[in-house]
Amino acid sequence: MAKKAVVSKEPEVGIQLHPSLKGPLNGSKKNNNSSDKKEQIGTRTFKSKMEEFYSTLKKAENQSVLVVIKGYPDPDSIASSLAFQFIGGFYGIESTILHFDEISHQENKALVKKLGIELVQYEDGFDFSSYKYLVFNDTQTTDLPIVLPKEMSPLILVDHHKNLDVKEAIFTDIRENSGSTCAIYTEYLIQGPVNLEAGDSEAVRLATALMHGIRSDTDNFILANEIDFLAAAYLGHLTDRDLLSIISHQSISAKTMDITQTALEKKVIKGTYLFAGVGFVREEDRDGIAQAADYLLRREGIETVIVFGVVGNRYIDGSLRTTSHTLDPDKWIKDLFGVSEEGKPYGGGRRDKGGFQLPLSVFSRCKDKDLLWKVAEHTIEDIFYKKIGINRELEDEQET
Ligand SMILES: [Mn+2]
Repeated sequence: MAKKAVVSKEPEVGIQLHPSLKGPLNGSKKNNNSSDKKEQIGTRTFKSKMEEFYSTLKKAENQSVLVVIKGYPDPDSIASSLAFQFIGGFYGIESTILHFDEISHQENKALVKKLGIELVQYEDGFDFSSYKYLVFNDTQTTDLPIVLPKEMSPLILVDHHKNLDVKEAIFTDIRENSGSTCAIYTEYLIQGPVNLEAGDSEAVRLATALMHGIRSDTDNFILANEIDFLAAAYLGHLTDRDLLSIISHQSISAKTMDITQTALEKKVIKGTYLFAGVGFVREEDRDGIAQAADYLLRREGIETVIVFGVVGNRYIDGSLRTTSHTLDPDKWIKDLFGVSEEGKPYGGGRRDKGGFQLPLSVFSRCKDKDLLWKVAEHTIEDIFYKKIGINRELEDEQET
């Protein structure tokens, strides 16, 4: 894989030299180069996360790495995985991006297709034998729907969700103050030895994907933090704006429209809360639940929306969206559903959004789907009503 983008001013050295051994590599373009910047804590000096990131790559030099996308691939997880693949390429790291769940959102399908991003969906018989390491982006847990060969170990884990304090990889970088995982990867590019060069098609492709990831995870920068803005400023002149526009203005799929319509019909409003159970949803249409929640949140007077359904006949899957200043989606969802027998929470979130997934397990065998849905809906609504009742925020004004 030929890498045309430039490793700063010394195109040859990026692979051979340990980045932390190199001084600031860039001259004119980057005044804020901080490969020599250290985090000062007390009298001890720690390497910056950027340096640690690149020295971890150095450890994996010329190895094959599996970049795993957990859950439904979204712009942030796709683009940050692409960023790893790109940067890793400078260290001779061959990587495959593997996902388990369908790419279900029109926008994500467009991102992958228009940018020609190579994603591999897991199938039985996938050959793991050549991969030594694993990389996880936009998540903090490394459990997967399948059992991986023991020889593979997690190398890098980068995320921006609430810190769960699980250090499952050699290098872990979790920044709650970032609106996206893409912004963290962009920081590695801004501060580190691997740069993006205008005019290089690979660089433009990555910059466009990263910009889309940041834009998408920060609700068009409304929820962006400093790191997201800095990243966007760096990516701005590299981004293919026409392409970005095409990717981000994808039409809403007919299925999502149907789910949104069902949500509108079934909605129950309690005070500033809106709940909607949408019944059975196919696995590949799962994103329609989240998009319906996004849409319903725009209703006047509503602060929090929960849309849920039975997905793939396997889970009760739900999305929460909120504009409330007091509701913490992560805590709220964890309080509601607790943890599984293995101690894993059934859901979580960050700032303005969250989600949950409750296994139906043996109940999925129920032949009477209407009955199964009644039980699911009734149970979930009971849990929600009890929760908001305790908060004494309940004002009955149920709509028809
Ligand atoms: Mn994200």
